[in-house]
Amino acid sequence: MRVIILGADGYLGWPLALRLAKRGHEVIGVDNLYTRNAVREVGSDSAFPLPDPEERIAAARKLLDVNITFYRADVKDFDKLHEIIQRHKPDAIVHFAEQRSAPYSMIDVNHANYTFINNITSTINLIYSIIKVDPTIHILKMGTMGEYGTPNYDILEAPFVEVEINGKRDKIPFPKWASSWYHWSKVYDSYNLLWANKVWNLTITDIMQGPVYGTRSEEIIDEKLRTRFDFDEVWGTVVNRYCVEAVLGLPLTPYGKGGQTRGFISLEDSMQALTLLLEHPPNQGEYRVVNQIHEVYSVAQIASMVKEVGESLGLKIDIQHVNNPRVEKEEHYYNVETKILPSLGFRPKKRMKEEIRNIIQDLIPYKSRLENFKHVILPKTDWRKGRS
Ligand code: USQ
Repeated sequence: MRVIILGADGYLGWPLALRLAKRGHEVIGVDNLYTRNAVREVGSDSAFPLPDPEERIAAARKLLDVNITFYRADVKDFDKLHEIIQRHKPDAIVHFAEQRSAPYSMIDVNHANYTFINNITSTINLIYSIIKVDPTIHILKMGTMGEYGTPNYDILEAPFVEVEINGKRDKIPFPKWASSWYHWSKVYDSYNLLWANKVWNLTITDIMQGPVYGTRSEEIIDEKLRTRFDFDEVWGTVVNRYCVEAVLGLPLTPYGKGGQTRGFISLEDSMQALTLLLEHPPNQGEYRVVNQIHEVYSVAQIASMVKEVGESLGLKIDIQHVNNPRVEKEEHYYNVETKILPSLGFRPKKRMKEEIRNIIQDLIPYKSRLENFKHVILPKTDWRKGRS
């Protein structure tokens, strides 16, 4: 297959480029390097220093014997995106080129607007480009489990659900209730894609993925091939953050009561899942929604796990619940249907506990680098403050 990855410089984009290239697919990466700059904007950086894209593509060529084409380009620029798609005429396009942090979207009005403009525009540009070049191109779009929120009913893998109102029945898009501007931007993306599927018969996989954790995927065989790893209060996600807190001797920080429950997946298993979805596209003209999670835990359970694993590695670890900066349920029902990936052969290889050990071991050599960022760990971005 020939695959374009939009957002190829990111936490998932880079290892996916390596995975697909290693499997013999032709890979074309596109990224405007926004995340690198936006992480520095909040005073932080990746735990592992990142070579420039061109340097790590050269390292991939040397160490893995793969060729990746790369463009520094902004997907908000329709003409540029269109030119790349027209030039390469891919079989599939992976869309990761979105602002992916919930706290970043909640900083103030500018960050809220940036999130909406970037995320919605990029998807609309992609839709229009595909219509012009070839409407049979498969779009693999990264959505999020957070589009659904934490409802008191099961989260199905279904674009539609049947409802009865005043005795009359009809199908409506599966209900969504997000909990940040970022997560809402993904909801609107999903509805936009559903509509594009109806109007132009586009072939779409919309992935509802839970928080991803980990430092390793099969192709990351050398420091030069590492993917970025964020841990600050804006860009870090919970498991990765706890591991950095553990290495730095800081208390682990479940927000509020800590009963917030999510479906998690390791970096390696996310790569396996994404590859399967690309290699087994939906039928032409189908909109397929996939729940991409493996294990379900509360953030308090994860803190206990990190404490146990970290202490077995000789670290001293405390858990200190902090005031929840977010507006979210801290105790709730959570049950997610996951049928599609197993039906395609998905067999998760990693359990969170063993990956926590790997993450901590990978981070320990970078402890002195991490010490420089201690001040960006505790949550400062408060949902309720809403600065303008
Ligand atoms: N949390 C803590 N302590 C921390 C950090 C987070 O208790 O130190 C809690 C949050 O309050 C939240 C949960 O952990 O209840 C998850 O937060 P997160 O920061 O790990 O992840 P989230 O903001 O939801 O976003 C991340 C990615 C996003 C992706 C999403 C999947 O940044 O791109 O879409 O995970 S999901 O969570 O399923 O929506």
